[in-house]
Amino acid sequence: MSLKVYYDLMSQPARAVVLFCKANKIPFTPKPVALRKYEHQSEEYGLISPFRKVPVIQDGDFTLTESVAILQYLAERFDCPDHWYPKDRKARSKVQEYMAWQHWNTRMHCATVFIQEVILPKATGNPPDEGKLRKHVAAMNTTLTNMENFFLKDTPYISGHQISIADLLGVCEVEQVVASGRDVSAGHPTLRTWTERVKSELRPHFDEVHTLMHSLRDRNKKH
Ligand SMILES: N[C@@H](CCC(=O)N[C@@H](CS)C(=O)NCC(=O)O)C(=O)O
Repeated sequence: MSLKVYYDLMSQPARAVVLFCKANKIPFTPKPVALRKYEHQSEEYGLISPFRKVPVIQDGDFTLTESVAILQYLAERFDCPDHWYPKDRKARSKVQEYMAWQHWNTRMHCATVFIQEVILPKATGNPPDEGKLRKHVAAMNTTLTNMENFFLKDTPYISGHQISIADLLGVCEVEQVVASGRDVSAGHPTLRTWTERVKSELRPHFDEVHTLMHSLRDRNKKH
């Protein structure tokens, strides 16, 4: 198979890429890279990913990093149904609008809460710093409210009336937070309805790529 996907299912953007391939029946050779074992720091992986991050794809002799660029490339390369990354200029721009926004909003704030609640306690053996956590949860909630009031205000999906690569990126970031057992959609009814809609559209693949996150969630359920 000419397409190779380098990923770790603990990684939100890597899950979005794997999910996209599965949802679109794009054949690929899976190349798992275990971040917890520092496999991304190996000499060999450095030749594939100069920034030593996942996801990365290789399509023949073409290598591409960055989930947003990868999703855009795959949608066109495999001629996927138009709704994923529409050709219409305005519809495409709405997808791009969210993808530009998410780095410093959904991604940053959801990932920070995950790090505070899951990664740091595991690394240090200490419980989360409650003061810091409160601050980060408040910032995440502001972002989630902004998603509801802007991107999801008038449409069932982030960028319109059908699912797109923006929804994949968004839902994988939001789902990261559940690993601590936290109900991330609490107080966000529009977000809850959207996540359920996107998940049910992506089943069974959504659950397959989130098996690890969901086993952490079940172990940590406490809130
Ligand atoms: N902007 C990149 C972010 C990739 C990224 O941050 N990947 C993380 C996992 S979520 C990673 O590989 N981290 C390893 C490290 O930084 O050492 C994308 O969207 O693909």
